[in-house]
Amino acid sequence: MTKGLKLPNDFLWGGAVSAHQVEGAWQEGGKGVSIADVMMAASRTDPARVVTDKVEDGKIYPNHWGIDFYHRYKDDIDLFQQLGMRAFRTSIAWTRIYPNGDELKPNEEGLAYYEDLFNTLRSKGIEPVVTLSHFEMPNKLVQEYGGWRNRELIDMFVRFATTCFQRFHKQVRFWMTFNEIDNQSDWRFDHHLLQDSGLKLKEGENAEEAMFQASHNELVASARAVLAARKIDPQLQVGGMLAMVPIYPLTAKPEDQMEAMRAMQYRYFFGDVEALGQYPAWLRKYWRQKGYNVKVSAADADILRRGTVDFMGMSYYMSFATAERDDGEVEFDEHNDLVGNPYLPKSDWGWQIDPVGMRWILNWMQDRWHKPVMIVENGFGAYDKVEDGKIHDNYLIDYLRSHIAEMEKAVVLDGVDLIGYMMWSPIDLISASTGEMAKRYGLIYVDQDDTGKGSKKRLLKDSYFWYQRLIASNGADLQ
Ligand code: P53
Repeated sequence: MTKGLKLPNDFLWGGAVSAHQVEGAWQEGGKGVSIADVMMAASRTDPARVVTDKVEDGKIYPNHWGIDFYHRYKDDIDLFQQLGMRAFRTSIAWTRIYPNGDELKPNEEGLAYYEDLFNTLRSKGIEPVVTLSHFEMPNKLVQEYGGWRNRELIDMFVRFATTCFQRFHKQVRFWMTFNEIDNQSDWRFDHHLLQDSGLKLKEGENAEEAMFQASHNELVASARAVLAARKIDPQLQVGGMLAMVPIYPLTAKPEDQMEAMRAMQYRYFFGDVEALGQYPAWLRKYWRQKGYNVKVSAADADILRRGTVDFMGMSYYMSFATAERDDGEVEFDEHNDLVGNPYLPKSDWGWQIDPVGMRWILNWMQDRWHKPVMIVENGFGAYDKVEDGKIHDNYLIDYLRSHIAEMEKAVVLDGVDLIGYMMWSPIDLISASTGEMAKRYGLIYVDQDDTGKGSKKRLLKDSYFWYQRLIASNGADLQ
């Protein structure tokens, strides 16, 4: 790092997971069935996860076992502490607190579980950072209420959020409302609509219009949660959370520039609303052009204006590129909107690796939203090989090192106001997109296969010791 320019001493170095990808114990502690509990396993070569209406016998639902964090969290947190982690991000499973979503009284067993989890973290000097809905909602709200296209969910979510703020405001200062709320802008993928908004399309329904209405209802719920938190404890910091994927123009052709700008506007209007408190002009016009009737009341607009977030949480894994459509020269993906970037390598799962994009997007966020930023996910899914109880995962070290180096430039050279960096994930877990265990992100290896078999024993990978040294040097020792 450039001499004399350093990260702040209280920088939150850490790691992140989500409840349904690690906890397992899907039927313990009074928990209800969530949308994650009805998603079957898929694979790298056949990546679409089949979603059933209810849990069916004989099918493989990897989130039912996770990595058994529900029972092993004390031991796992010991490993996080020895690693030197200063922050740990997880989520609260909505279904542990309100099993079906529409109850009026919370489930005490669920609250007690998270209370002990957060106390355990605090006692080890680790700051909990908590997402309320991480790709997860009670399945009843999907099946019987129609997911987030139904406004009744707003009150239910605010009740859930308020219960959590009231119970945990002494242990948890940093909160986020919805994980990667912007993924549903890619509404052509059914599972994005389901994970983000619990939307199962109806016969003849316009997916894009349904996505906009569901998103609006979530954005109102998010803003109301921000306002509720402020009332309960003004010390609380409530953020949005977006998957930040720069979408570059393929060339300097003005038409490609225009296409890329619109793609960025389209994906990030969620952040405009959460950070700036209103919908951008282009989107209001777009709804009118398309004849969409997105119901935004005057009262909603007022809530959005007042309930802006305190910070922006973000994940960063990769970048995309796009070009003018139908010019006949470039090859688009199956949705006819993205093109490959000839300058970037890809992971085994086809995710383009772009460290500079990390610095690029941090600058973009700061310039556009004027909020402190927290990196709450950044990582690399790969196949691991265990040799004599060791895992030499240099590919993960290379990925983290190059991305952290660019992050540090964004802070020390560009002045981005960054609260912390939580890599995804300190420990192997169930992949969100494919449900695989084989797509390993961890610094800590978990002995378990895609079908849930294995000892579940934890092993420390080379990357664990690398990250330990990095944190101890507050980001200076990138070797
Ligand atoms: P998996 C798409 C694009 C960027 C991030 O992803 C994404 C997704 C959805 O899969 O998800 C985030 O496990 C998400 C985590 C997830 C992680 O990235 O599909 O917030 O829950 O595990 C990595 O490889």
